[in-house]
Amino acid sequence: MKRVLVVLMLLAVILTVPGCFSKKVDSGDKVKVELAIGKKYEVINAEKHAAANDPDQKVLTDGNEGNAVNWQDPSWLGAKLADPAKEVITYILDLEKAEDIGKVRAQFHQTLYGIDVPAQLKISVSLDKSTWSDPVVVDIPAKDLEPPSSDWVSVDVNAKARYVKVEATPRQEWVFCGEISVRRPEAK
Ligand SMILES: [Ca+2]
Repeated sequence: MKRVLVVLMLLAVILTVPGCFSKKVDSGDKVKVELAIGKKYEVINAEKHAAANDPDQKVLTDGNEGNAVNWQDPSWLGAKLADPAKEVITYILDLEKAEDIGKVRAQFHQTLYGIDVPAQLKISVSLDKSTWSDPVVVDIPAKDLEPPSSDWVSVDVNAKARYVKVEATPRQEWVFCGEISVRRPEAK
């Protein structure tokens, strides 16, 4: 009986002393690496595709990839140049406050029929949406046309900013973007 009591007392000590046997539980303070999820954006110089027109203005920052094998899936924001003279479709994301930014990544669709990963991306950032950094320019080699696919284009930015501008030069006509991701510098 005495032994049972001792065991019970020991158990009580183990259960009440925090961290005695178990590792510290992740308290949810894991570094948040994705800065753009759920954030608002605007799309400039874009004539949207009827089948992929992002009616709720959420597609680019909902945290989900576009459907790589279905261009008509509403997970895409499909657009072509509204004014061809301006040469780029522009996406501007608002992170709501100045953040340390590492990489900016964007996912695009590639098909055989006029929807292509852009030929070039230019990324610039701003604290006030008025003065912009010199853009980081990335020329993107042409992709295999088949099968339908998608590609992430990743650009190192490494700056502190509130606004992120992505300018996409269409390769032919349509640019279908599924997500724009903005990551903290410590993200891998
Ligand atoms: Ca998305």
